[in-house]
Amino acid sequence: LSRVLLRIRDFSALWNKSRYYIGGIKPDVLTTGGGNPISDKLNLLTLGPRGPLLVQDVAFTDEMAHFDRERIPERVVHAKGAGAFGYFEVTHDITKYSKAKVFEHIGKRTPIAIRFSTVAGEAGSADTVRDPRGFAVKMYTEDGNWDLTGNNTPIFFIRDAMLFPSFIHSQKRNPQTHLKDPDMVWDFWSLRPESLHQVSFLFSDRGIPDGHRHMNGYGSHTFKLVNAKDEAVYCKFHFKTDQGIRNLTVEEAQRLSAADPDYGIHDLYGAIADGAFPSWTAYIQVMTFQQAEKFPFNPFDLTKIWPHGDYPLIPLGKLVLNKNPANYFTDVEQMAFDPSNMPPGIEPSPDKMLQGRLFSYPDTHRHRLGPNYLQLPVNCPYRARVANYQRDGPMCFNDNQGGAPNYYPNSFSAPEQQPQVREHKFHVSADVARFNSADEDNVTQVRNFFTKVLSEEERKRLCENIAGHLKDAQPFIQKRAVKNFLDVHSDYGSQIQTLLDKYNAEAATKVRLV
Ligand code: HDE
Repeated sequence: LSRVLLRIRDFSALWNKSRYYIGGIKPDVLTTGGGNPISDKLNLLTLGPRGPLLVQDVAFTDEMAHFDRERIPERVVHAKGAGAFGYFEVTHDITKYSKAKVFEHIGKRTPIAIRFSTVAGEAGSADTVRDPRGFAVKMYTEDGNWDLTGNNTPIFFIRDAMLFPSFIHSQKRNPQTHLKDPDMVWDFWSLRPESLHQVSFLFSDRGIPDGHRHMNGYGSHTFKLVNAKDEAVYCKFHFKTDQGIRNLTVEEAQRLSAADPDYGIHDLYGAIADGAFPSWTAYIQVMTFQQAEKFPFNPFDLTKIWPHGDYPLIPLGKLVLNKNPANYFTDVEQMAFDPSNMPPGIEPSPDKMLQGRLFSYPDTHRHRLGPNYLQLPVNCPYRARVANYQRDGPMCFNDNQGGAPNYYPNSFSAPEQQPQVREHKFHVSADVARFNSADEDNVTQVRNFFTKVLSEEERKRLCENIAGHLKDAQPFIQKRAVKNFLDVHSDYGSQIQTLLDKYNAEAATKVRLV
C-alpha cells in the first residue's frame, strides 16, 4: 500500500509541472467556454448579498450547463480501463504472408494506442477482479487504422455472436435487484457448455492478472493475411509480455479491491512515468487453407485454440508503450476500437463472432461518441488521408472535406476507387440457415488444459475458485454446471462437487442455527 500511496503523491506532483499548459503556453486568463475573460469565478452574480441569482450571470450558466453534460455513456462492456501510447516495431519479415504496410520491412515502426480493461464492471469498478482483460491495440498505419481489439485470452465464452447480448446480461446486474447474480452467471454458462474452456481459464490463476503489464494479449480470432500476389493464409496474433506473467492471489486481489481499486491504472501509468516502458513480443500462427480443411475442429471457432505444436509461433515484432495519456477523457475514454478497421493485407476470417463484431463496434461508437467519432484526434486515422463522400453530421469539427464533390461517381477531380486493394476472393457454396453450433466438441481442449497444462496445485486452486463462486447459485444450476465439468474430466467435476458438498452442508447448518 505504501508503494501505491507514494505513486499517488508522485502523480499529483505532476500538476506542478508544465504538462497541463495548453499548446505549451501558460493559460493565464480564465475565460468562459466562448473565450470571454471572467472577472470572478468564486461568487455568483446576485441581487444583494443573499440572492436571488441573476440570469445574466453567464459565467455561472456557461459553467453549469457544461457540467450538466459531462458524462457520455460508458462502454456497455469493458467500461473500466487504462490507456497508453507507443509503437509497434517489425522484427521479422512476414511479407510472404501479408502485404499490409505495417509489416513492410524489419525495423519499421508504427505509432499505436492501447487500452486495457476489465469486462463486466462499471467505469468505477475495481481493477483486480476475476474477469477477462481487454487488450485493444490501435495501429495508426499509412493505410488507415488497424484495430486489433483482443483480450488476454486466446479464446472466448461463446462461438455465435447472436448469444453475446444475453451472455453479457448474465454477467452484469440482475434487472430487479441491481446486484451481480451468481444464478444468472452459472445459469448461462451451464446452459452453454462451449463456455467451459474460457471459464476454466478465467477461474485459473491467470483469471486475475497483476495489473495490465504482466499479461499476454491475443487477437483471439482467426484472421486472414493476404500477400502482394493475392495469396492468403489464416492467422492468429499473439502478444507475449516481456515483463513476465504475474497474477494476483485471490486474497491479494481482494485486499487491493479495497486499498487501491485503480491498481491497474496506477501500475501502468507509474511504470511509463518512471521510464520502465512495458513491451510485448508479437507472434503469428499461420494455417493454410488446405490445413484449415483438414483441421479436426472448425478453425474459426473462437472457443478453441490452434495447438502450438502443429501451428508454431512465428515471431513478428514488438509492442512498446512509452507515453501516458495527456488527458484521460480525450485520450482513453473517447478511444473507439473497431475490428472492422483493417488495412489491405489483413482481412476477417469467416469466424461468426468476428463477423458479428464488425457490425457492433462502429455501431456502439456512433451511439456513445456520435457519428463523427472518427474525427476525434485519438481515433482519427491521421497517417492516412481520409477522403470519401461522407459529409456533415453532429459535431463535424474538421474541414468537412471543403469544396470537394460529395457524390460518386462524378466528373470532377475526386477520390477514386483503388481496385488493387480489393478483398481476397474466395469461393463458398453452402446452404443459408441458422446452424446450431452448441455441440461442436466443447470438452477435448478443456480436458487438455486441465490434465496437461495445469499442475496438480493449479488444478486444486481452479476447482476451489470455481466452487467458491458456484456455491452461491441454486442447487439445480450447480448440478448442471458440475455435469459439464464431469464431461471434461471426472476429477474436474468430482473435485468441484466435493467442495460444493462442503459449502452446502455449512450453509444448511447456518440455516438451522438461524
Ligand atoms: Fe467486444 N465489445 N464484443 N469482444 N470488446 C466492446 O465496444 C462485442 C469480444 C473487446 O478498450 C464494445 O467500444 C460483440 C471478443 C475489447 O475500448 C461492444 C462481441 C473480444 C473491448 C463490443 C464481442 C472482445 C470490447 C463495448 C461478440 C476479444 C474494449 C464498447 C460478437 C477477442 C475496447 C465498445 C476498448 C468492447 C461488442 C466479443 C474484446 C459493445 C458484439 C471475442 C478489448 O461494441
